Amino acid sequence: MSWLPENVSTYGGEVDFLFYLIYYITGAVFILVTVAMIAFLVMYRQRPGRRAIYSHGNTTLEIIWTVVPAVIFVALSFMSQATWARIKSHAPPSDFEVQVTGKQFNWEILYPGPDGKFETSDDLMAENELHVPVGKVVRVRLRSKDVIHSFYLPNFRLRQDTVPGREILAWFEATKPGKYELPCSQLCGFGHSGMKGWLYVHTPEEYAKWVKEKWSAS
Ligand SMILES: [Cu+2]
Repeated sequence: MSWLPENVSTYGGEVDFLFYLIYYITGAVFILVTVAMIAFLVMYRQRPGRRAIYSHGNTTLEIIWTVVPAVIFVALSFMSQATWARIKSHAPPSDFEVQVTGKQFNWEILYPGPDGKFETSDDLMAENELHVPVGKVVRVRLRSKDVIHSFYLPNFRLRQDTVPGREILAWFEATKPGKYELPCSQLCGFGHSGMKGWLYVHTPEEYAKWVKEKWSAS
């Protein structure tokens, strides 16, 4: 039953836990309702000589099937709120920041360079290629040049729209080196389906090597 892509982010486990919890609850309710509906269709079908009865309902039953779902919904919303706040509202501090700008139809990725500052001469722009080290908090400043795009890292359980005129901060921390998809997940025009970048998660040594190559070449 695990059909989500591999999780390689520090907070992905929390998102997956909530996803599967809600998935199993709704799945169980779906089966329960469907089985009851089919059973009632058969049990109470029209038969010759059988008269309909007039029922006023059952107060105890009605209280139970109102209170139980209400308690489940309230519990789920508190649990989701805690995870949401941790991921969306409180980006942990980090000295690793990149700027990602969505535009029709690619991702412009801006690295601040060795001085760690944007808009200086050692900045480096790459198209559709985001390189980061493993085990480090990566802060991503999201922008858009034209329409709404969406920065999506399925393996990290991270999705955040990029909105023209705004800068939105997202973050993630990779737990495993590798190459991961970075598609745009907001229909943004005729080239939307081709708007795809890659996230390269390196070991610290590999990352240092990549930085050296990139900045000595430019
Ligand atoms: Cu897009």
